[in-house]
Amino acid sequence: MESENQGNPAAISEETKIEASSEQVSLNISPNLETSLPSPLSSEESNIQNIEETKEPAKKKKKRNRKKPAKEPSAPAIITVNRFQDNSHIRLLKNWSDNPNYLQTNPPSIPISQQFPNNTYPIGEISEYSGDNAYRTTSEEKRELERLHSYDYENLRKAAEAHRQVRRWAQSVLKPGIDLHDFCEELENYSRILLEGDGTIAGVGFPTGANLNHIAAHWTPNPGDHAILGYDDVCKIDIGCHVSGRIIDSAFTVAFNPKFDNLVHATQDATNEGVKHAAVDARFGEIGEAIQEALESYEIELDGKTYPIKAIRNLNGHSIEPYHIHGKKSIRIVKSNDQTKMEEGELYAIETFGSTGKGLVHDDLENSHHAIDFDMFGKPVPLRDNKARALLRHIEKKYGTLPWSRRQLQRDGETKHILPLKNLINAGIVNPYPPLCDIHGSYVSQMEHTFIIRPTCKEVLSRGDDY
Ligand SMILES: [Co+2]
Repeated sequence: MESENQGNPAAISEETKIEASSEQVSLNISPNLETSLPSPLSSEESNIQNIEETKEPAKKKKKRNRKKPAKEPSAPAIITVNRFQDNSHIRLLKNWSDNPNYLQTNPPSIPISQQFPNNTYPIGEISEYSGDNAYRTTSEEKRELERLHSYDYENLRKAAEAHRQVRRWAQSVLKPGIDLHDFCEELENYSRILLEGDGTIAGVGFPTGANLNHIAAHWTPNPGDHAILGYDDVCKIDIGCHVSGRIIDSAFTVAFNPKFDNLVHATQDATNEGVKHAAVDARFGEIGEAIQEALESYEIELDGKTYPIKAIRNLNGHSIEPYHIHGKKSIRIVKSNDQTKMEEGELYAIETFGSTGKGLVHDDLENSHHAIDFDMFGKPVPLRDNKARALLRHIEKKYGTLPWSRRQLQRDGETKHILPLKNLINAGIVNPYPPLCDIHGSYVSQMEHTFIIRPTCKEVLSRGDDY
């Protein structure tokens, strides 16, 4: 593990700083957390219950001049901060509600595992199945099935809690004038700190999307590209967090100018509509139809001209498999005859895109996102170039089949990667995922949530107070 994965005490502001050794916070998490939690997650109880503060007898003050660090047990500095956050500068993003038991600092420094020491993480938003699936809610057989999968569920919930805490920070700094390169670097560091890992272990699930205006997806600043977020931009922040390859994929739109409200609203509505229709045996074609109908019921006036908001017809939601962000199944966001059904146990990201342009994206701009081809991973590839071989070894070891960006290679010390990377792409072992853009001058919004089709219910893992 790298040094920056340790909590950064310097990040703790003066007013919240406490002596780690003088106060200890113990957590009693109800063993039956799942059944005791109401949904949706926005309730205060959805975090931690029953926090007791036990004061230890006062200890002698630390001597300032001793040379060796203290041998006494260094209890983690757990600092309770108010979770309330005013998000009103970002249009249509809701505020984070107060939660007296919230144990994170701002900026984030406390790993999720220290906030939830029993390996039991907050449950997402639960909705029960209805109709032919109503029996599932109480089925003993289906419950037993879930017990078998609880390891995966907890990994996903842990990644989802990191996602919420990291994006809460993100929303506090996303203001006109910020440097998107430095923002993405900082955000990805917090994912690593909160999930105590890097690469395939845990942390960053895929490069942080910071897709501006007509760019719908797959753009993150490359090394040296210090693009600045402006007041009149529409920026889609797409964040991936993972624990042992179980990935949470969730995105929101940042707009400061109220003239974009309808565009943002359209995809918020459409994604919620899509998530609502998701269930065991739900057909993709019908989910797409519901999404399109919600999304295209909006229009927007920009500088005196009215534009219909179009669903981008060649972008899709997708299933998520371990270490495989775009799994085998794709869900269109427009009406189709696709009879594919959602199945018990599957993990999905529903993401909807609304555009003032053509409603169609094409590859454009410089590549930032890449991944090893899922089916080629670990297979021998004839490579004549030594540097390409060395780069491939690094990528295989560090990222496996998770996506990564050129910025991440730079951070890894792979500063001369451009030509070797080209060779890996030409050899077919690495796939580039070019930025996906609508026409110049258009604006695109996005919202995305990750949910699991559990045997007894649907759980929207990435739901937060904000969206
Ligand atoms: Co996605």
